[in-house]
Amino acid sequence: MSALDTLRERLDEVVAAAQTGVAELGDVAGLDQLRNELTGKDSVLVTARREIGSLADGDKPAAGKLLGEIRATIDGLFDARRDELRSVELAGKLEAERLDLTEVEPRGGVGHHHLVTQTIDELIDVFVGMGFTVAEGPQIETDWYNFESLNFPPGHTARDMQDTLYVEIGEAESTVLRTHTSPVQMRVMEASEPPIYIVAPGRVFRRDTADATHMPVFHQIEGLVVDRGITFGDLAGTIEEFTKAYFGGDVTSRLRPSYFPFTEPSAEFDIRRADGEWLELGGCGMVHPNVLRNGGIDPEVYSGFAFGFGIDRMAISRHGADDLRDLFTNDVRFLTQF
Ligand code: FA5
Repeated sequence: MSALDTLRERLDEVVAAAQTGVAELGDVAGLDQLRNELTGKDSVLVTARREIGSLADGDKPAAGKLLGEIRATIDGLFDARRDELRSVELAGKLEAERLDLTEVEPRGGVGHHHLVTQTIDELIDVFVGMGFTVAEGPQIETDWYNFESLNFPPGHTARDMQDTLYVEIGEAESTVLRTHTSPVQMRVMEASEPPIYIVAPGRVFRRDTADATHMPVFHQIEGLVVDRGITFGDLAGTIEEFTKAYFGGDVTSRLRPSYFPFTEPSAEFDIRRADGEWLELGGCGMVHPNVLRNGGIDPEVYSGFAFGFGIDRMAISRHGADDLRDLFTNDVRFLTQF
C-alpha cells in the first residue's frame, strides 16, 4: 500500500468519526469539542498536512487536493449540524422564556390620563362653563406671531424674558418653538370678529433648566376676551371666578402689577400654596391697542383682556405636590396617585 493510500485510509476514518459524531451528538458544545479533536492542533488532519512534505513528489498534489476535500467535507458536516442544533436550542430557549402576558395580573387597574392631560380637560370644563370656546395654534411659530405682532419689536429687551428655541427654517431666527400660547391670540383675532371669548391650552418651549418650578417643555392655557366695553374689572372677576371653580373657595389668590409688551396694564397672578408660599401661576392684562390693531380690530371700538397660566404649576399645586419634574420622570408610583 502506498503512503498516499495509507493517508487516504486515515482520513476516511476521520470523516467516518465526524459522521458518527454529528449524527449522535445533540448539543452545540459537544459538537464543537469533537470538531476541535478532529481538525484542531494535534488532530490527524493537521499532522497529515505536515506529512505531505515527506511523500513522493508525484503524490504531493493528489495528497494536497485530498486533504482539501476532506477538510471541506468535515467542515460541511459540522456547519450544517451546528446550524440545526442552534435553531433547536434557540427555539427551546424562546419557549422556556416565553411570557404569557394574559397570565399577569394588571397592577393598579387599566391606567388613566396623565395629570397634565386631566388638568387640561378640567380647565377646559371650567372655562367652557363660563362661556369660552377652545382655540388652537401651531407649536412651531413665526417670529411675527410669537413676538412681533404682540408688540415685541426686534431686539426689545422683553424678548430676553423668554429664552427662545429657534428652528432652522427660513431666515435666521425667523422660526421659533413658541415660547408661550399668546400667539394664538393673534391667530384668533385675525380669523374672527369680536365678540371673542376663547381659551387655548397647549405645549410651549423655553431654554429653561429643569427645576422644581421650571421645565424646558411645559403647558400654558391662554385666554382672550375682546368685546365692547371690557374693563380690568372683567379680567379680575374672571380670574377670581376661575380660581374658585378650579381650586375651590379657600385658596387665596392675588394680582400684582407686572409688565408684558402685549398688555397694558399688566399683572401677574399668584396663588398661596399650602406651605404659605406664593406661587406665580401666570400673567394677564388688558390687550394692548397695538396688538388689537395687528389683529385687525379697532381699539377705539373694542377692548379686551388676556391671560396665560402655567398648567403644569396649576396641576401640581392643586394636588399639594411641589416639584414639576415629578410630572415628567414618569414614575408610575407618582403618577398613579392622581
Ligand atoms: C407669559 O408667557 C405670557 N404670555 C402670559 C400672558 C398672557 C401675559 C396673556 C399677559 C397676557 P410668563 O413668561 O410669566 O408669561 O409665563 C406664564 C406662566 O407660565 C408663569 O407664570 C408660569 O406659571 C408658567 N411658566 C413659565 N415658565 C415656565 C417653565 N419653564 N416651566 C413651567 N411653567 C412655566
